[in-house]
Amino acid sequence: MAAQQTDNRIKIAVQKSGRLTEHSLDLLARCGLTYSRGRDQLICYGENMPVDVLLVRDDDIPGLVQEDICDLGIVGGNVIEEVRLGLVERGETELFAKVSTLDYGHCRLSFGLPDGTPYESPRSLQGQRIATSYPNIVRDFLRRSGVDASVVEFSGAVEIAPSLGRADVICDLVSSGATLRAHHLYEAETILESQAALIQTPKAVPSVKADWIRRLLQRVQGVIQVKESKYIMLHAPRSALQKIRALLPGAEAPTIMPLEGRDDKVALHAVCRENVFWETLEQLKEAGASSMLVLPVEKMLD
Ligand code: PRT
Ligand code: ZN
Repeated sequence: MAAQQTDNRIKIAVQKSGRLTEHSLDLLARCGLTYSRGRDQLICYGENMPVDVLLVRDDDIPGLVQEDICDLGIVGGNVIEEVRLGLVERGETELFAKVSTLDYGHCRLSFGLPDGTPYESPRSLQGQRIATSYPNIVRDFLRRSGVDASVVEFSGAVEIAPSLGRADVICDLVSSGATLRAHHLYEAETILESQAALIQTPKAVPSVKADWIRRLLQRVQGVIQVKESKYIMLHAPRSALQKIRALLPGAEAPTIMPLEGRDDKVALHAVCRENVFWETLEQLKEAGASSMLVLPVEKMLD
């Protein structure tokens, strides 16, 4: 009985400590999950849903889903691609599918060259030594570009490789570019754009579990939509309704209500699927809208 109960619990792998941790735990909390941390700090046991969170190194997450130890995982697209290419090289198929991209962990994998070193195209890398923590992605890029260069694997601090004389070029993750600049390197070419993503095992799971996975994924979609969404209320002259509706960003059919004692004006309520900026409000005002209110959306379920 106990084993069956464990089997029916969803396991989701999340980075233990790093750039994705806080965002990922926050996402699960917004999906309504409350949990208590195990004594070893490696598992968070869901209290109100049959969902447990395994806290692991990000590099291990695709493998845990691949081996069916976890049903879901949250990890950077860069790690997913690196692991996927490693499997392909070994003649194996990946058993994890990206089910949703998440709006955090944005970065790019780029070649960094010492300042003053020319770069015109991937051909400029011919015969160079490239230091990276992403050997599979880099080798794949070089192969596709028809370039012969050697890849030197580094597990961290890739940016110091050129000054140590261990490599001529690096290929590493960049977000602000400050690390490259601090090491007198410049960003020559991006080979992968990345952001956090949710992966899932395509293997069949018991129906109770499948139902909870479906609910969880639906809530994740709701959380993503809600972040950008706004509820807008305004008064509009009937004559300007068409123009005003066209100005509302990402709004579906709005609700239009009469205003007591005013035949010329109506109240309009709409959910905008994109953020509503001051510029839009100014344009709406110019088109004749008044009494505008923009409210955040707390939860959404389509
Ligand atoms: O311990 P564990 O293995 O779990 O963690 P980790 O050290 O491998 O990963 P971590 O926490 O550094 O990053 C986790 C994920 O965050 C990555 O796999 C990416 O998907 C994403 N991410 C987003 C980044 C960055 N931005 C980022 N800037 N990961 C790393 N960096 C590093 C980069 O390697 C370089 O050292 O930040 C530096 C560059 O940043 P800028 O802002 O100076 O350009
Ligand atoms: Zn890692």
